[in-house]
Amino acid sequence: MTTRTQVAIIGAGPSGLLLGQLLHKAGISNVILERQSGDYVLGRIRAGILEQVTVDLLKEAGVGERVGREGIVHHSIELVFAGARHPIDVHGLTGGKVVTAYGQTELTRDLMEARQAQGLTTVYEAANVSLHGFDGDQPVVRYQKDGATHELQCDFIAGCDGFHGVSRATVKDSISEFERVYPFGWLGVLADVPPVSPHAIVYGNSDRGFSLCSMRSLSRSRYYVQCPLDDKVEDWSDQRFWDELRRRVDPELADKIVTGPSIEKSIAPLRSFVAEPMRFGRLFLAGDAAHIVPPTGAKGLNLAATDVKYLSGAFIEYYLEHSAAGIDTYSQRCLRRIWKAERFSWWLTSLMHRFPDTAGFGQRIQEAELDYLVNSKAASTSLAENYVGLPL
Ligand code: FAS
Ligand code: PHB
Repeated sequence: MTTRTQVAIIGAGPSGLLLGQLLHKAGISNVILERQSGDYVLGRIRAGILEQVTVDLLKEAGVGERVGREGIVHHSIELVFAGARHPIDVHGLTGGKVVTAYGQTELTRDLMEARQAQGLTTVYEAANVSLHGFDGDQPVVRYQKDGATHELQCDFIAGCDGFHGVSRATVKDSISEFERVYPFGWLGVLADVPPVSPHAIVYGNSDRGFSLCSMRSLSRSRYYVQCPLDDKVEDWSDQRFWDELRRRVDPELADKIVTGPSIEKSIAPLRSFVAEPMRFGRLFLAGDAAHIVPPTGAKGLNLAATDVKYLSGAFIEYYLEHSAAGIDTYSQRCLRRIWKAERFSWWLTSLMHRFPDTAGFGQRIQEAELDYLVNSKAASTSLAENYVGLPL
């Protein structure tokens, strides 16, 4: 069956759903094709910290009510190293900017429910999606659903299908890739216990490795410890995780950690990755389809949101103002912001993690840089303004 829409969106993760919502509000028709089921998408536990730009965009998209009510606003973060904790007053150092703790799962749920309530089309379990004709002016997306082959004619294709999607793979011969893979992963645990530090995310550097204390609400916590890449989740009992987390933070914080059974436990690899450019005729890449950051700087989801802000603005300009200016500058505009977030995420990852060749001397250098960072207003300000998100 052949159908038509103005913008075909590949992927119903945060990028695709947010783009679809912003386009719909501007009266631009769109269809989302998603490989997985809606439940599968909602079952993925990922990001947890939103920049103000992202929260503002959710409100602009008409789905900002719950994050405004349930999101936990953070005015500071904490760095733990050499057995002591140091607050970084992000709010004071950035002239009042903050970040909000709100799980990506909830953000995705809000967008899915809004899309469904508006009767917009998302084709879940769309198989074998393929992209055609985007180097001309009549792109077509083909896919299979319920055993039948379908064709979606459109004006533009937005590749919001993540790192392993079909969009970037389709243009792989036209792309320059820049990558760094880190020699460790993050073991993450979700537990229905109160967060150890409700109003600050705690980043830990220790000679045993990185740790992170975060949350999803005042009754649900998210913790991470750096682990070897060849570790398996089954190597980590809950008790082993809690014991290791306590060893990596200061004694006072360790005593305050409330433990409980994990409701989710997973290991994620860390990489820095950028694909250039992000536009190929009438095909545009956004979010993880174009770039990946190590989660240390809490940038992944927020970078996806700013890509979508630029791309939705470009499409709105094209359809409503008959201008291609936004479309023509989309890639370079995104990449300027992306590379600054890549730098910050790489720098904070390099500062906070134990690398195979950095025992002894490397640990002392990291602790010296952290000591300088927490005692220098200039250095703390640099950390703070990158953490809350650089100006658009
Ligand atoms: P997504 O990958 O979320 O969504 C892409 C969608 O496209 C998926 O639903 C996928 O099923 C679909 N798709 C793929 N191929 C397709 C095809 N061929 N056809 C149709 N659909 C297809 N960021 C942070 O800021 N903080 C974190 O702590 C953090 N932790 C993370 C942990 C993990 C394990 C991962 C993988 C990422 C993490 N991220 C984190 C980054 C993450 O939040 C991403 O930035 C965010 O999901 C980006 O959203 P999308 O660009 O929509 O990509
Ligand atoms: C999270 O809550 O999942 C989280 C918080 C901060 C990060 C990364 C992940 O830097």
